[in-house]
Amino acid sequence: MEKDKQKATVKPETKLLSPKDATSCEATARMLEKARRDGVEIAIDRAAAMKPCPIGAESACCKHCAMGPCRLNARDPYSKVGVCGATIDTIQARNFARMVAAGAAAHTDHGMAMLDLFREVVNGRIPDYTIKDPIKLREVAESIGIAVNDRSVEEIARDLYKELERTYTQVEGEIPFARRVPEKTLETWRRLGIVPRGAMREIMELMHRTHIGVDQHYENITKQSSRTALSDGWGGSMVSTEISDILYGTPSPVLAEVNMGVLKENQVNIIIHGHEPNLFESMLESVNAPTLIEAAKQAGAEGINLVGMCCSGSEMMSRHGIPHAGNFSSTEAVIVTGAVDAMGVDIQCIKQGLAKVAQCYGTHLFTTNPRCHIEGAQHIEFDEHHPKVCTDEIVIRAISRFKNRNLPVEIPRIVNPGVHGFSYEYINYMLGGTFRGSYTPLNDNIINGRIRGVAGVVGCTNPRVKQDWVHVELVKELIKNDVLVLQTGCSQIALAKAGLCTPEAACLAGPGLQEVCEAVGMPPVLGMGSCVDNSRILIAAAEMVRVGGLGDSIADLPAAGAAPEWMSEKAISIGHYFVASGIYTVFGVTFPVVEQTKFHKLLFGGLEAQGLGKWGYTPDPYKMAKMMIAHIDKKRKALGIDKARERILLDMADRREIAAL
Ligand code: NFS
Repeated sequence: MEKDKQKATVKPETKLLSPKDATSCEATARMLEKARRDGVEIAIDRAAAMKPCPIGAESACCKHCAMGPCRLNARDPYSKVGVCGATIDTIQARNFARMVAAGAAAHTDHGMAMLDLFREVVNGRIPDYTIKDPIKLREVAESIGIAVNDRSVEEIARDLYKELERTYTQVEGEIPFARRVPEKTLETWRRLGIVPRGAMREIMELMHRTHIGVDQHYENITKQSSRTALSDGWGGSMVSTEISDILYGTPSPVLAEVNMGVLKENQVNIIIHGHEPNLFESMLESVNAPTLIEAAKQAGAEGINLVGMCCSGSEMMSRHGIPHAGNFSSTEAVIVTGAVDAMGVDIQCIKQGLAKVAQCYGTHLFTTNPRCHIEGAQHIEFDEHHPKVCTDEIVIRAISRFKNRNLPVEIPRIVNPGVHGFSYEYINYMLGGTFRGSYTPLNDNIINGRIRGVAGVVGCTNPRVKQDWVHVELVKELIKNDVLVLQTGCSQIALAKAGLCTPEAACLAGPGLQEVCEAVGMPPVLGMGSCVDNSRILIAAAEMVRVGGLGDSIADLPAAGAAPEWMSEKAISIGHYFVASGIYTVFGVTFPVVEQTKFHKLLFGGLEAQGLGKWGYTPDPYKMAKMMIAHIDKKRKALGIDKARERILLDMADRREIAAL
């Protein structure tokens, strides 16, 4: 262990941030201090030791061929071109496109894995899973034109599988969920030639076009970036969400605890961290197996405690109320507690650094997916046909680690309860009731000005900025200004830790939003699940257009999006599918573009002029809130509902109307 510790040791010359400046998560701050005491390095300290490359940060370099890498001058971007003659705009558009391609590939591959599982279940080859939500199955099938009347679940499921496979493999035509897109938005996409055919084709073409010597017009490259990103949002991600709901149940509000205090000193603690729900669902069964519970007791534990992290954690929290230990910037810190007996990971957002930290604390780190191995971690492959082989083994190894715990355990006793699991369907029901489920009351409250607009605040945390702080400050500003906030992923966990996912947090909202939240009994911040569940936000936006009164296309809605602490290529793909769907989307931290170039102007304005949305950027949460609110107000004005907001006076009739929602 000494040797491993040395490998993970903080370099003495590194200028370290004070824990309070590195994170606003108290538990992570305490574990950062402990890690330093223990001589263990985590991402927050690695970030301090690693200065980002300034040329790369602005996307002013190209390494697509061996004539380079070519570095252009970000201060004088048109003074130079690459060896092949590529301009700053081509270089930036290609770099951006490859981020979109990688991010879209991640989500669509995840969605395809869900679809593979669905096929095996439908064909009766996997007895461990069933269709838990036949109502959702019928709704999804109906939404894309599959006949459902008088047909069995199996028949509908078989047809749905075949139809959804086109999301990936289709070579011409439009992806199935294009049918859910509001007509005017779809018309714009058709006019621009960006309706996705199939995700495989779009990603392949984007990779081809960004090769040296192919597409060398930044506008044309960006067109294919939009098409590819849309094949993620309305394709791979949406398939993933819908199949997960069909197989495991559509979320509805559930009380769940978040933060490191969900670990239990006297229990065997197992964390599942990653993105696909399959491993987690099977682990849930394993930890409830009487024989394994008995084995844990024999080892001196009071029980087995299953906890989530990152996106599959958010998904399981939303669906089943499983406790959640923290977001991306806390995944190493949680191991520093010494209380984690095993961590099982599958795919995406899994830091390689976990392996060393786990070694230092004797935590078993298991990779389980054929796509993701980590040097230094143990690999037990998860096969959906025999899921327990993997999950039972992880539990057994966790029990043995519990029995042999030989380091002190220090768990920050911080737990934040909140309500999560606001699926698109539940919002429908919550606002409209069982018999008249509808988004009409939401639209009405936007039109009458009680709710100023809707914001999707989503995405990662990034050790380049103070963890959670940008998310929390931004969301506080938004709700104070009567903007209803929809959330997913690591952002949702940041807000849950700040206590904003409770109905009581309505007191922090402006008077209009507060009134609506209190009448309905909902928090001002609605957690919808994992990052692929951003597709729920798209469906909600499409429904707001369909219900009427807020314009004809998604671009007309008084809505905005943000990923204030983003770090991954997936976030860029998500941001770009929101933009291409018509939504103003603001990113924090940094943005891979040289300002005032033609490419920058296209992303930050030109796309909007074409009828899509646009990008925005600022690392400052208060400025970000102002930018989003100004956009929402601009849309309200264009819809002619800005006056309604100015005279928002509630009389008794109004109050009764809200109470009846
Ligand atoms: Ni999404 Fe970022 Fe990762 Fe989830 Fe968290 S870091 S892009 S929020 S866990 S995918």
